[in-house]
Amino acid sequence: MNEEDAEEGAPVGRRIVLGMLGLGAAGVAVGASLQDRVSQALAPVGTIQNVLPAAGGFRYYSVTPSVDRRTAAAYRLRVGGLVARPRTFRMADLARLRQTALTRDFQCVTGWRVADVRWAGVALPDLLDAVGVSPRARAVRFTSFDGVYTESLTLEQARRRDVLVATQMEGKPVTHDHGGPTRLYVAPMYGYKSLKWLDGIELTEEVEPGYWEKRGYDIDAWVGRSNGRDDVPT
Ligand SMILES: Nc1nc2c(c(=O)[nH]1)N[C@H]1C(S)=C(S)[C@@H](COP(=O)(O)O)O[C@H]1N2
Ligand SMILES: [Mo]
Repeated sequence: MNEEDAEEGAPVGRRIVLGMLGLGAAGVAVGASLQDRVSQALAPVGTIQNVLPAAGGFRYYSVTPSVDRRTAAAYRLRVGGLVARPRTFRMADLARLRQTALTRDFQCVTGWRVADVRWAGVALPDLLDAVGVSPRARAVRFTSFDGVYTESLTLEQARRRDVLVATQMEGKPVTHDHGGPTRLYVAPMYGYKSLKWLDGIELTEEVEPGYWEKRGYDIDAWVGRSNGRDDVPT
């Protein structure tokens, strides 16, 4: 725990709070704690699985009841849309690109946080360079092979070196429960940006709200000053 952890205190960022308050019309109880309100707001709109509560601090989330496993050998990542060279990457192709490692906290808006998680994989800007981004592109959309979850970033956010197509977590391949063979890891933002079971990356003209963002979460998911935003790998 560092000083910033203590200082940050409230588990949910201010903008998220305001976003969640916007769900009042959906039947959020008055007077409940913020975390209760968040849980109540989420309960009707998705199945949140909590398979191994707080084991090692992580909770395992999926908005779908089950996701078919994909082996590393069968895995394909399609990158297309507004790019010069649309391409499908296998795990071996990803391994041949420059590898980036970083250690950061993982924080969900519902209040839990895991400190100092070691991630590694391909920094998104390196993957984007490999396909050549069209000058018309302004945003990046991510899809999951769970068939349901989506997320988006602006192109500027997607070019940060602390946004990874993560293939490793804590020194091992990303497990199925954590979204393997590859998941997105957006270090400076709340966990819901870090889409699991990544299988598609599409360059687009506009940001399209993701799964939770269509259900009330703020599209702007920055975790304040808490996650080393000025300490970006180069
Ligand atoms: N495909 C998919 N990705 C997802 C989610 C999900 O339900 N489905 N939940 C998000 C949320 S809200 C969080 S906090 C993290 C949780 O990651 P974990 O399950 O590895 O702990 O995944 C994010 N990515
Ligand atoms: Mo989350």
